Amino acid sequence: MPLVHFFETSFGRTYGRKMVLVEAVSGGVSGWGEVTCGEQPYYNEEWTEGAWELLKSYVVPSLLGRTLETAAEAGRHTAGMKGHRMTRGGMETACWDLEARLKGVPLWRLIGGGARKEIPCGVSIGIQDSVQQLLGKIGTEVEAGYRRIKMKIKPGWDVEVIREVRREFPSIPLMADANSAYTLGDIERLKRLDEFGLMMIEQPLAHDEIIDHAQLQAALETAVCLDECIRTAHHAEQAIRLKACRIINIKLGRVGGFAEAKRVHDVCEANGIPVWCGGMLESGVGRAHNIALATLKNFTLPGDVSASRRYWKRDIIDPWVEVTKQGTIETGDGPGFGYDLDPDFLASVRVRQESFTAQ
Ligand code: OSB
Ligand code: MG
Repeated sequence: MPLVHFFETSFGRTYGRKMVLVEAVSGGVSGWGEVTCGEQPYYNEEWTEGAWELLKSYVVPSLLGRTLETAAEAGRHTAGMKGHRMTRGGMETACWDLEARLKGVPLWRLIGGGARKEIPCGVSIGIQDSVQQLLGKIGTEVEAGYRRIKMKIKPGWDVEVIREVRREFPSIPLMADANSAYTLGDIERLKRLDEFGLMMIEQPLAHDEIIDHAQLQAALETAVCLDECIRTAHHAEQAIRLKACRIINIKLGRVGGFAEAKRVHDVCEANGIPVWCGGMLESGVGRAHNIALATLKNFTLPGDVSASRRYWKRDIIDPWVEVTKQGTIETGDGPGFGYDLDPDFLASVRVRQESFTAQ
């Protein structure tokens, strides 16, 4: 699916997405999940083609034909596999949607959410070709009502660019995401960000470096938020114990699905660490799952879950995800994740399909 506008992070530029959807079927009812990895293994180790192979060879065979009492058990059957949580999560989240649809309840209720009827939304804005282009994009999103702006940064597109943004928008809730582009050698440069009153700086250091983040957080006034580093509730515990961050971004795929996302949420809540729901440029399927997740109590900060039309000319769900003028997404009472698939459009963008049936 081509993106409406390219998306650039410190690790590269994307013009379109190629994603794997998982349809889990039982008793004539379908549940849907999305593998949220990138096309290339640069955000983490996963990538679309790898996800396809892992699903076929390991994830599907480990669940096909099994009797599950609840979707909360699904993750156990793939727990022996190391890493690849986004791929395993594509299956796990499909099982949760399936259970919710079989029971006729909204997914947000099944996962124990529902703390809010409307979820607060922010946007993530990529690195642009010019500062002028960035300022224009920020203006559009602020005008649309989004409650916070996240801008991507990297060495060479950081202090001076944020200064320009702050000159134009002195008081908007603003944060920066570096996607692991810095090292502890950059500590003096990162300290210069303190003057801009950012809500947080997201994942400045390496994807697997909790200890370095603890050293950085001790040197900064700005809160550090961890994204890539947190793949399990245990990582969240370690990061909190080491004071490596003051905020955590929870991504459903990155942690392997709803069961682990809830555990990360609970650890953070018990320790007074607020969380927000991150995004991976998902189609409507992954977006709808994120909306359900963000109704859990401790998702108190605006996340990266925003309107379908910011990403796609046409989304694969019906209706599309819309954002109110107050910068919120309203949740409904429909079964499962609460949106229908658009089968005609889905068929028109599908490039590959394989089905597996239990004996
Ligand atoms: O780090 O949050 C990130 C997109 C792709 C990979 C990593 C990230 C992102 C985003 C976009 O920031 C969030 C979204 O709008 O879906
Ligand atoms: Mg991030």
